[in-house]
Amino acid sequence: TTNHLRHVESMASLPSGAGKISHLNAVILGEALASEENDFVFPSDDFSRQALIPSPHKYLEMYKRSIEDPAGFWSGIASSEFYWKQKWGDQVCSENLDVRKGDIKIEWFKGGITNICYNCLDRNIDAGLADKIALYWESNEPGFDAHLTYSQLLHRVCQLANYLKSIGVRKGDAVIVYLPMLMELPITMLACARIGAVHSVVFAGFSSESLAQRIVDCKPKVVITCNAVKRGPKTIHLKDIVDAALVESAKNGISIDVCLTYENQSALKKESTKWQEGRDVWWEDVVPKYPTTCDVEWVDAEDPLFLLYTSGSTGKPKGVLHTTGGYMVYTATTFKYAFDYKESDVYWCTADCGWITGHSYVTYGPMLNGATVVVYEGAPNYPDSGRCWDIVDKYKVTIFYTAPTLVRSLMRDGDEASYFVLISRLLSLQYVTRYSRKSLRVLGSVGEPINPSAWRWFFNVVGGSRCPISDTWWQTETGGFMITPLPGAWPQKPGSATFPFFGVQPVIVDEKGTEIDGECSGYLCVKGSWPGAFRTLYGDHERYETTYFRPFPGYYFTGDGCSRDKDGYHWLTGRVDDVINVSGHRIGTAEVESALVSHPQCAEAAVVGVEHEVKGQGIYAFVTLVEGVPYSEELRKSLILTVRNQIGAFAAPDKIHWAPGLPKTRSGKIMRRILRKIASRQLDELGDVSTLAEPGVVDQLIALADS
Ligand code: 6R9
Repeated sequence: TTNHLRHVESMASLPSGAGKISHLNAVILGEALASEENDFVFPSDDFSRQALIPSPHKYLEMYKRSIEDPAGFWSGIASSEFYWKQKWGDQVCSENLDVRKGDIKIEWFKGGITNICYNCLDRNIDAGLADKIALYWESNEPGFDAHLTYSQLLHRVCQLANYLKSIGVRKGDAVIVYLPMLMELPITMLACARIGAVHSVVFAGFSSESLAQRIVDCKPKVVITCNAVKRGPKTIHLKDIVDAALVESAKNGISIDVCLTYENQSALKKESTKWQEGRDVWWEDVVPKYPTTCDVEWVDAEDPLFLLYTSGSTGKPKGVLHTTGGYMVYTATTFKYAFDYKESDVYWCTADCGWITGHSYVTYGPMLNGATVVVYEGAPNYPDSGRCWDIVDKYKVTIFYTAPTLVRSLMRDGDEASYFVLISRLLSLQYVTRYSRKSLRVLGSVGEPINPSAWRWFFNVVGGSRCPISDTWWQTETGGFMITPLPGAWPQKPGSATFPFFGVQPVIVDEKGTEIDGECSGYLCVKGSWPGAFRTLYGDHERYETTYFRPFPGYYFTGDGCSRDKDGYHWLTGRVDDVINVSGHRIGTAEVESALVSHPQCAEAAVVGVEHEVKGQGIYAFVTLVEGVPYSEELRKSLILTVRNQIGAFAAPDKIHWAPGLPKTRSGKIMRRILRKIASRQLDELGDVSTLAEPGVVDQLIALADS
């Protein structure tokens, strides 16, 4: 058995539901409550009694089975809960995860024939959910909304699928989707899946250049977008961004014949939308004309489902490729257990479908379970900070899944004197307590570590001390939850993602790649495969192996640091590579650097992450200018604008630090360790600077720090 199993075995002897949390006003400061024993927060007896996994014993029993017999465990779920046109071959899973033994390969349910759209819609409709609400859509503007039942959703999906077929989209073709959170976004994903096309959703906050880069990489048959979207009071002209991207990709030899554009009437009228005759097509003009039924394209479990680009430690985004069968089984099962899903739940995940969370836990995981899903178009603090709880009350949301950055912005965290913190927290509290929130049952967190004080505020204030928090650790690459609480199963510790999901074997290794046991911290790796794992990086299997499987041979390397405490709980400590996590969005330092140096007056740039009150991490950029160019406020603004234009507004540096020189080793390597210390003003911790080619640059940088 694994180390982890031993930890969990000792966990099983812990009491469950042994303590109750009383509601104290002091909780608004996010401090530990007197009733928390050794930092444990216990689920209530009532919650545990009704939970799918009601105790550590039950978890342990299932976890053990999943590790000792993964093929039996997963094939049992796959065959009893999904529709397969044809069952998989003899092997449930075939894999090589060791670079020393040849090419990395992961296959689950190979030979099995299925369709994930069929499993989301037709299968649930056949099981009696035809008239159940599938999607509630809430517009940016309060008062505007819409909804679709499962059968209405199927009709819309089929119409689009038929249209896509009519313009020649076939199994295996890529489709680029650049849409905000309209119902048309999950509709598009499902329509692609229905006909075996491979969707690649690009977050609608990316710039035209980033979009063009992705178009050039995956060469789609069609681009699907809308004319504009409103976020808070701002109107964003998405179609203009697409137009610019298509000009750019044409320069790189990729021209797109069809740009299907949805008219998002609440944001912009048709008449005001720029149009290219022959290429651009209004969704509303064509899609509704197609039949509301569409035959399913049956695909192999290992046929690609989607590509999603994510940031890595070099400049070029990586096309993470997920396939059909394993991803389907994994997202559905993780959704069900980590949120203790019941048929009567109303589920709202605030993530955008442009990120993996929106793929696995807005669209596929919930829909595979036949859940009712809330999709919200706008900004969480518009028209005010109470909007989220307004939506929770309006739709009687029972499961609310969000990111720590949102929790922190709503609790108005601050590092001022505690008196002011208290006052501002009291003010922000009103935005929460104005609403009932009594429908809430389970809360969830994702994207970055949640600090214990934000955890407690979320738990005590938002959830009224009733709702367990599933702090789900996972990645674009993993497809679904990897380390996550199962609500009701065991006591939680604020800030810990707790234990691995079924079938997942996390290991913590030291620099040499040796597994370390017991209380420890190190690099987080995973042993063995799980059905939701990504299969390759699109067009670059070599990079897949180098990035993820070569650093610690025999394991999948996550890029995260992690520690395990004496009770076996896991604590994620953040990225250990050159990736920064800003408001839960992954950004490669190299991407920001290459955007900065594309500015004609910037000679060199070095970007590091710094702690940020609300965003978790902020972007701090050191820039060296071209010889003779003076640094000015105007130049600072134009550097930031360059990053906004090249990547997107969310990647704009929080701070530009003018650096006449950068600290480099004699071999010319930038010493980021030193830059990180300067950025966070930990000037007494600079460490050894004697190996620098020019040690003087450090003092120079410090002198310029706040200029
Ligand atoms: C799902 C998602 C992945 C990176 C990951 C880690 C961080 C995500 C976390 C968390 C601590 C959690 N991360 N969830 N860190 N606790 N619950 O966010 O995917 O965009 O690929 O980011 O996010 O650093 O490596 P992705």
